[in-house]
Amino acid sequence: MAPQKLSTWKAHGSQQDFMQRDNCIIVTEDDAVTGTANKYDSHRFLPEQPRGLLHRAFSVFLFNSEGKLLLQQRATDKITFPGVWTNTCCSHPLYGQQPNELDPDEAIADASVPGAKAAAVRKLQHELGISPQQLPADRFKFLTRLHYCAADTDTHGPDAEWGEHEIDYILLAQADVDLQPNPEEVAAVKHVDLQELQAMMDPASGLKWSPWFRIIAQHFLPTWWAELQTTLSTDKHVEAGTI
Ligand code: DMA
Ligand code: MN
Repeated sequence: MAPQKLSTWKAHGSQQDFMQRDNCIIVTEDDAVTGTANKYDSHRFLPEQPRGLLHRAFSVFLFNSEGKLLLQQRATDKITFPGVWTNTCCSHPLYGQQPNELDPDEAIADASVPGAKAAAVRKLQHELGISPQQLPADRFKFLTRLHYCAADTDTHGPDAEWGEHEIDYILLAQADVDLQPNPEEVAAVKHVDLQELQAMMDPASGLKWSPWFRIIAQHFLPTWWAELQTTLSTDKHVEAGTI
């Protein structure tokens, strides 16, 4: 069984390199850093580690000046959750990056999280071609952290050996930017208002959604979005201390 899965995995080109090279930050349920593991090891759901390795992640929600949210459909070449619709950009703060992406406790307590923001700038450029000049790190508003776990059963079946188990740093920003989506990462992009999003998420649309986006869209997003200017410019919706 294992060799067959591995050969499937090897078909994914650059995504395979990221699995080996990206060093995720492994944490406890309280988000205390315990070490590092590459993306491959941290996202494997196996009998000996059925929920993978809990690691830090971030999720960006980028709105344009009209207040529309930028969605992306993940490329079919992604190893985890290919082809699903989701928020603007997701990935992981990594060890060994310049600038540093490892946020110390104080930077979480004061909600500044420069590490998570630097990771967001890096991946917005990589996935969507957004230049750091158009969207620098200080334009992001950190709101809260979300702990969730989901096996990728949609893609890999009931015995999925891949999944996500993360403490996800939620970052919002508003900017009009030029997009140049990277086809190895992104299949499609779309700006939507809340009504358009609800229509797209209706099961009748036949579209598939990432599990983390479904959680956020159901429980948090409408509140943040309804008063976007307040959310971005005040601490009303900031919950830096809770996960
Ligand atoms: C992982 O995203 C992060 C979350 C919040 C699911 P990803 O699989 O898109 O990461 P990457 O682009 O680094 O593969
Ligand atoms: Mn992850």
